[in-house]
Amino acid sequence: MLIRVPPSSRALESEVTPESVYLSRRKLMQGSLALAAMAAMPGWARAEAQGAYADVEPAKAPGWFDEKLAHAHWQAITAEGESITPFKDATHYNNFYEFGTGKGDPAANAGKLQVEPWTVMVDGEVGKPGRYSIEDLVKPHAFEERIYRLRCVEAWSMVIPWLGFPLADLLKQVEPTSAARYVRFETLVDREHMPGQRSGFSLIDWPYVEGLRLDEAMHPLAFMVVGMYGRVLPNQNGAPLRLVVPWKYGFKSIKSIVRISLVDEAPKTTWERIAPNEYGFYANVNPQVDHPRWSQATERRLPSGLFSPNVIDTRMFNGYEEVADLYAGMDLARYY
Ligand SMILES: Nc1nc2c(c(=O)[nH]1)N[C@H]1C(S)=C(S)[C@@H](COP(=O)(O)O)O[C@H]1N2
Ligand SMILES: [Mo]
Repeated sequence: MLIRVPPSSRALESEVTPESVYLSRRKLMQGSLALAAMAAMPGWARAEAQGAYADVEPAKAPGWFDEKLAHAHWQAITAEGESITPFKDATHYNNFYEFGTGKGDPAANAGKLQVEPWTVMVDGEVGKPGRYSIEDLVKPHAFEERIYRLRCVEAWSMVIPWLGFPLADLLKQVEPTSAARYVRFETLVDREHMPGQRSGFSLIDWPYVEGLRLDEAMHPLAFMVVGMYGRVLPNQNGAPLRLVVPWKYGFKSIKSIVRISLVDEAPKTTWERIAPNEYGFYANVNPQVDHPRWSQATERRLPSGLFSPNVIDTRMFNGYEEVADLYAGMDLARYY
C-alpha cells in the first residue's frame, strides 16, 4: 500500500511562520538585555528593532511615543490560535474615506498628512475640558500591546497587534460628570491633505463622527491606539490617535481623532446618517444579524485570494463575549 506523506504541510506554512516569527521576536524584546540595548538606540533604530516582521517599515516616531515604547507591556492581550496579519496587508488594505474610497487610497494618499504637533479638544460633560496636546493625553498612561481581531462590516477581517492604552484611562483623566452618558469622537477635517474631503460626490458629511455609550467606552477592551506592530501608527491606520473597539464592526474604530466629547444623548454617527437601515449605532459584530445586502455569518480573513479565500465563521461580538453583559436584555436585531 502506498502511503502519501504531505510535503511538510506546505499549505499552512505561510500562515504559521509570520506569527511564530513575530512572537519569538517579541519574547526577545522582553529580555532585559534587549531592553537595555534598545534604550541606547536612537528612536528610529529602536522602531526598527521592534519591527517583528521583515516587512515592517521602520518609522521615526515622536519623542512621546519612544519614551512610552521602552516600557510597553508586550502581548498584554493575545489572540489565541490566530495568525497575525502581515504588516503589508494591514497598511495597504484600508478604509479611511478621507483619503479616498479605494482600499489602496489611504496608503497612497495619507503620507503627507501632518500628525505632529497634534491636539485633541476634550469638551462637554467633563470636569477637565480643554485642548490637550497628544503628549499630555498620553503621558499618564503606560503602553500595552493588544492583539485584536478587526472585523469590517464588509465581511473581511484581520488580526492586528495594536499599541495603546485603555480608553477608560483617558476618560478618567478628563473626569466625566454625572450627566455624561455617551462619548462622541470626531476625525480631523483637512481638505488640503485629505483628498476624499474635497470630492463633491462624497456621501459623507465631514467630519467623520463615531460614538459609544459611556459604559461601552469604559469597558476594559475599548482601546486608544497610537501604534501597531511595535511601531508608531502609520497615517493610513489613523495616526496619531485612533479608537479600536474589537467587538464592533471596524467603522466604529474611528481614526485620527481631534475631538472627544462627553454628551448626554447618543451622537448621530457618520454611517447611521448615510444609511440608518444598514448601519446602526451599536454595530456589534453579530453573525445572526445580516447586513440588508449580505450575510454576516462568515468573513474573509486577510490575506485571502482567489485560490485560498480563507473564509471563516464570524463569532458573536467578534469572539469577545465578555462584553455580552453590556447588552443584557437588549434585542440585538433591533439595536444593530
Ligand atoms: N475617520 C475614519 N475612521 C475610520 C474609517 C474612515 O473612513 N474614516 N473607516 C473605518 C472602517 S470601515 C474600518 S474597517 C477601519 C479600518 O481600519 P484599518 O485601516 O486600520 O484596518 O477604520 C475605521 N475608521
Ligand atoms: Mo469597515
